[in-house]
Amino acid sequence: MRVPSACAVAFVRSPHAHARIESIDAGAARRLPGVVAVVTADDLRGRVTPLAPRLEAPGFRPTAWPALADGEVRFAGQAVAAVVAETAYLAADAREHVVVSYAPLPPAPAEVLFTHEFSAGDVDGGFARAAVVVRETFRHARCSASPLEPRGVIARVTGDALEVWASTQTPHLLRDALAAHLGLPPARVRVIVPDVGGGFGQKLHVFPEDLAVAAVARLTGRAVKWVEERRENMAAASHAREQAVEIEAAASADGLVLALRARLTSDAGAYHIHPLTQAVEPLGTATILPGPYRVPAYAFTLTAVSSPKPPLGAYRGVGMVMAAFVMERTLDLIAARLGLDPAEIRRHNLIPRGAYPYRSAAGLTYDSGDYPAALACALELAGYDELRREQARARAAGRRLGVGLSCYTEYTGMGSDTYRRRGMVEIAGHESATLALEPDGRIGVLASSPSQGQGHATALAQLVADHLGVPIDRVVIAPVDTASAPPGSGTFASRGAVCFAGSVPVAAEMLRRKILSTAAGLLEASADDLVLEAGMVGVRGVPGRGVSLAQVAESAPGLEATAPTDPPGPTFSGAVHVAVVEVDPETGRVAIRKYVVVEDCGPVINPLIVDGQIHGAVAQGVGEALYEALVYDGDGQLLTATLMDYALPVASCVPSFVIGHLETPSPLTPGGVKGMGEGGTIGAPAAIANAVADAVRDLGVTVTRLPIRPQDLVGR
Ligand code: MCN
Ligand code: SMO
Repeated sequence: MRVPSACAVAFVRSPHAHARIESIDAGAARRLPGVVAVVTADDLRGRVTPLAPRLEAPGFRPTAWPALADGEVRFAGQAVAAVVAETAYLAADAREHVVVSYAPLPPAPAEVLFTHEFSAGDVDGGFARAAVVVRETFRHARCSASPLEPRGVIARVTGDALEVWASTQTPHLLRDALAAHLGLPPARVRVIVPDVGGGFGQKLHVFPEDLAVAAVARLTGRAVKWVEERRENMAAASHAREQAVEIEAAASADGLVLALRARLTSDAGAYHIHPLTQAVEPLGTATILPGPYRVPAYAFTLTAVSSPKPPLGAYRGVGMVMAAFVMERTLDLIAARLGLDPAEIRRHNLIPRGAYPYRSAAGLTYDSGDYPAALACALELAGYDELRREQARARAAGRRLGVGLSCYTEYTGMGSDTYRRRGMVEIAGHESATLALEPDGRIGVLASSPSQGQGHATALAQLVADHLGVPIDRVVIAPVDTASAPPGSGTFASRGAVCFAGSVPVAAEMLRRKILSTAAGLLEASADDLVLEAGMVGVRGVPGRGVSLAQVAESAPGLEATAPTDPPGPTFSGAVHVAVVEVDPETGRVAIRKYVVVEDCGPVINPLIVDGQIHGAVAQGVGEALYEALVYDGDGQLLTATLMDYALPVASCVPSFVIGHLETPSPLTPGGVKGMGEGGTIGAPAAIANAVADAVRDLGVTVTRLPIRPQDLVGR
């Protein structure tokens, strides 16, 4: 995006994981040609308040993350000063001339940022009755969401309004945060979201850089632009996942799970993340850990512990990826102890279709699902029995072939009720859509939540076209602009489809009535006799008599309708994944030979999009399973700060897919639609881990960590 006479912002970032800032000498940088300003915490004092998201729940200890580090840095990469210059190159060069004097400090003592305990059912009794008890500790490395397009913000002051273009998933939330932290009324802040090149959860957060860029625009009076560098994205944007889960599972002799105990510890980073807080990862994991299984008793304790690293935040499948990994590995460990086939133990424990709505051991109400059918379908598509025979032949020939299953359920389409219950007060939880009859007869759509690649323009247009009776190419989706779009929370937690399904039919019906009532005047007919079809209003039973939508718009300009929606969910989607892998006996390299997904998100709005979402999400899951880890040394230095060191999956790592669909409608949502955008990432690491464990089981290796490292998979 180009904004006339915009300057560029570059951030000076801390090289230390923990240090006191003794002084900042920006004199030399300020004197360089083309440098407009160097802004530090001193310049922002009284103008910007730190990000301090709240969680209304016991066990929560707040933090304050300043726009620019104020006196102290708490992770390497934290923004310390903002250099403003005429071009991005000048800003980057001038950044080297800002002299920050740090007094390095020993690592800050770890603090508990959030802790929570839960118990339901007779857990001790379950363990007392158990024929087998499995105990294991599972770990997931730190990961990065790694959107192709890094973060980016442009800000300028126009009159008394602050205008911000941002690569964000949450325009209204960002607007409200900017207003609150800069001390402006929300009506004087406008956030516009152009096309977004991927977000994957990272861009649902509000970051200190967002506040800093906006504050710099107000301080300098100039339009300013910051486009994050890849290294900043790796080192200073939110991270994801890092968590350890100690699990104990009690099972009967025939493999029925009787009780679970879990102790979860997340490595939370230095601050709470806005708006989700550090509850997001461990609470997400803990509450969905029992998965689509009948687990009668469950107890957990969770702790989010601070560390000198960037905060953990959302990343596709947040919390749920770890839950599926832990539960699915645990089931395989129980199966191995009892000599059961992995498919058999799952069949045994899955919630039967007739038991929905089902109250899970963690207290969630699963609205719908048919996992026995999904499992049967996945095994069929994979040719499971033949795979097992092939595996036996391969083993006999010295090849390490493994087959892994995972079944998971995921909460999607959540509204205000869920966020209130979790105490996540920074998230409202509702969305809305406005449909407007344009002067040329097209239908303009203003949705409250943007698309960062999920294909909303297509899916939304499809829904509008179907519900209103206009051709799809007569529907125009506008980018989200808080000045015109109706309010909402944003695109995350796989709630887009459920929200559109809630708002579009209602808004379409309201707009249709307005259109028909105007057309009734033009056609001198009763509105009850009129139909809107193929973009024309006609008189029922009188072919040839009608008016176009452009004529309606000319006669009554500005017809529009807005429908808010607050999803009643969560609504639970899920899938069964089957991964077939081969592990190279010499190198430990894992190759994925076959990949099957049977997905159930209720009625599918757009099959091509849904399959594409599965492909992309599984690709990210492959990365988590086999390659991706942000590694820090003992001094808090990030050792994997480039894409040469942080290994994202590339095309050759990603399998081709066999995808099946099951449509078990939700009783809660209009049309029965459920979300699915994160699912593939949840199921893949679990299935791949089980497949790898299966492939190397004769080596006595248990797979307990993600990513799985080749060096752990070769015999010693
Ligand atoms: N869909 C459908 N039928 C259904 C359910 C969904 O056709 N029954 C379609 C929807 O219309 C939408 C897509 O599938 O186009 C995903 O819908 P949904 O599951 O509702 O998820 P959201 O629209 O809320 O998208 C958010 C979700 C999340 S939380 C992350 S993280 C993620 C993801 O989507 N980030 C993505 N997919 C992504 N895809 C891309 N390309 N880029 C990202 O940043
Ligand atoms: S991690 Mo997705 O934006 O909820």
